Amino acid sequence: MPPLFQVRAAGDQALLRVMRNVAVKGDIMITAQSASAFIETEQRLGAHNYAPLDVVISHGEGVWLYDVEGRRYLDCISAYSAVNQGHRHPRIVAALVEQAGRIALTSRALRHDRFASFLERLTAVCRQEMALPVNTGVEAVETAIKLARRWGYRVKGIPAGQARIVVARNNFHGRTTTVIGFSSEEQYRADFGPFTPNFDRVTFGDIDALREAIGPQTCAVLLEPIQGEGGVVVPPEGYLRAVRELCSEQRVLFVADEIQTGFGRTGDLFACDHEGVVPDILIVGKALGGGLYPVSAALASRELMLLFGPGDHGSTFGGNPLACAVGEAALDVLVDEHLAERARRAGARLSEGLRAAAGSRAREVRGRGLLLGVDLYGPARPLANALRERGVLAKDTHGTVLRIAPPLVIEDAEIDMLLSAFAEAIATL
Ligand code: IF1
Repeated sequence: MPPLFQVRAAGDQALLRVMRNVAVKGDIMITAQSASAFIETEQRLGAHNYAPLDVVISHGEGVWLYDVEGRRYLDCISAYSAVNQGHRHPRIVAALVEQAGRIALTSRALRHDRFASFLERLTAVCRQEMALPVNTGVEAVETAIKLARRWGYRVKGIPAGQARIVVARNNFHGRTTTVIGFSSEEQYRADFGPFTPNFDRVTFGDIDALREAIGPQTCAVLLEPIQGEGGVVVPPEGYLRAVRELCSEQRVLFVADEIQTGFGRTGDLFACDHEGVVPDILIVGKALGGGLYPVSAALASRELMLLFGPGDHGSTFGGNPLACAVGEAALDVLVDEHLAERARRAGARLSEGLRAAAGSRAREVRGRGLLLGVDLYGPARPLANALRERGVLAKDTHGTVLRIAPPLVIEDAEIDMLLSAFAEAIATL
């Protein structure tokens, strides 16, 4: 493919130094390939398991992303809430680089000198006694499912092989065959069966339905405190507290998947904090990796976690030195920069502005903190495209919902820019 040359006025010299695919001749920036050249190769050689926006990113910093043709975008996707601290946070990059210069991977066959401090930081921030670190979110979900079932058999006394777990319709907990087996989204399940049995689905937010679904073989209830992919669905006030009380009453574990809602995203440290609820098993991921590296974990009490003995569960990369260094720095930034409080304040300002700009064009603007969804009367993809043309990247979900979730470090001036682009874009619908 001959290089397609595009000539653009040279922007910030510092930016050019870190952007690949560009050369500067005098005061012009030449991009070696246009976005279409990248997209053509990606389509030809990469599996078509996504339909991404046609933007080819080359560089990011804070809330900003830059594409290969030098355009700048305000990131309202945040890699699905994995970039709460902003792109390339200097403190987290420094931790990664420093650790990579020492040792990155030992496997858990050995011990290493970053594990203890990471566990101390993680258990303290999550207010849980013990943690089992893995890598992706769904691995942490699978870890929680195994732990809950083992508790069901060895502590609650559920007959072998009969443990059941209640989940919510419209859930999203990841893409393994067990986890999509209890998804209610046909596309995630089609032609991937057979699935793992003994998952019962109830309507999210309906405590009576949950009470009805819990039986003697139920070992756990697994919920997102706010459903992300399900369209940013916030449960009725008091629902999480009622779930907590019901699980305690019925001797069932409450398992909270805070992979997307955790670490400040919803304006509290965790979404469960909004109702003062502590789950028996807490699942975290995404922003624990500081926007740089996959880090996830399941956390629980000592009594529960010690049900895993040596060799019962594990993964090649889980708890590796690089993950620990990055995870610890990601947590330090979260706490030291008060990102939950910032998300609460910024989210209030942003949601108010979105409601004012959307007016009657949106059914609802909902969410908490900086996990917001604009629910339209029609498909949300055209609005996502109109925003992209105005320098804002946001993703549609569940057909009619535009999810807006910028990094938690967003400043007021950037919110104002976002709101003016949104007002212009929604007026084109
Ligand atoms: C995709 C969105 C989807 C999650 C919750 C577990 C996982 C996720 C609450 C699994 C992952 C990602 C996966 C990605 C798109 C994105 C997503 F809601 F965040 F937008 F799909 F629902 N629990 N969410 O949100 O974590 O194994 O991916 O690290 O699969 O398309 P993972």
